[in-house]
Amino acid sequence: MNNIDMRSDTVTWPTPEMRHAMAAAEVGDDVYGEDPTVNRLQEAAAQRLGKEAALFVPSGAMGNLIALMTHCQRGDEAILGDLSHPYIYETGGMSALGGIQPRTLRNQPDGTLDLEDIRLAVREDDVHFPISRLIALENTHNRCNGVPLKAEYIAAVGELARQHGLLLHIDGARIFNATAALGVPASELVAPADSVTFCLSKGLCAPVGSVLCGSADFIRRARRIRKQLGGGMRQAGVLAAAGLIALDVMTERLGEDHARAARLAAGLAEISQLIVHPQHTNIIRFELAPDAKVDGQDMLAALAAEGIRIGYGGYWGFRIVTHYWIDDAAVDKTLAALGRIFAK
Ligand code: TLP
Repeated sequence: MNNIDMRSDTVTWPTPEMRHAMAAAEVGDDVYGEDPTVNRLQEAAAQRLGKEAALFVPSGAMGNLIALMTHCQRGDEAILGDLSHPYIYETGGMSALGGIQPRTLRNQPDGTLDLEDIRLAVREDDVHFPISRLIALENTHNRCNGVPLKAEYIAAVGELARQHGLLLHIDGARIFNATAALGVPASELVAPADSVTFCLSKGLCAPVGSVLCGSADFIRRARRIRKQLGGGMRQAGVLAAAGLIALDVMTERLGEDHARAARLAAGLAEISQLIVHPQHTNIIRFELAPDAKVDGQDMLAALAAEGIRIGYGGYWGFRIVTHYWIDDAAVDKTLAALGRIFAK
């Protein structure tokens, strides 16, 4: 990459190995189910996540929307966190396009929803109420500082869902970061879920695409919703070829990004004018302390002048995300630049 771009792991470019595989990919028309590379990716993803089947989709947001629309009828209610990606960052798609009502519960700092809160949110069978249909979790949890959700917690939510006849969806955009942080296979983390999405195009460096996994029947129905949303792709094998490398190769190296994020977080914590939130995986969130002598916009401009870009989320503060294209030198350069900016 030309500069140090840590606004997100979505900014990652494909690796040279991916570009070669993309150029050589065997392709077909995937709407007919005839793209051999897409089919290979779907089979590999399903196997890796321990589900019967999978569907290649253009984006994480579309994967979540397809999952919600496949599980829920219009007017149904989905229980999810008030800091969850589908609620905050997906343009209200679940209500605008799916007619699904979000029932938001407060996300705890560890990214979870309180089990008792979920229990209380499940609707009784009453003609006045929408039908509670689904619970959605997010792992790792983006807004909650990239925290990974543990297998025991997900199992408890799965059990609760079953007791109340609800379905469980996991937005696992960064599920392999959770795997790297917890040392637990992705298949175990998502075992209680009826569906899971994961992104190939974030820390795994593929240029485009996410995968939705679930039972064979669920994926058969999801394929129709994907088409309805305009997400049926044709010779998508050129993208799936990169996705296969993302899944096979790139999932194994995410610990490196976490180590660099830990080093960055430790360096930031030494700057007294910053408040740094706990770091767990590849996401670091921080704010300016009330007595900071540097304005946030000035800090961003000073970093940009040195070729360094970080994320800014208004009153939600700043975000740094490490990824494949951020090496040790980039970490050193960023810490040195921030040191200079706040020494003034
Ligand atoms: N997150 C993006 C932005 O949309 C905020 C980012 O830069 O982190 N689930 C989770 C947990 C995500 O973090 C994202 C992307 C998505 C879903 C959506 O994925 P895409 O961008 O492929 O639609």
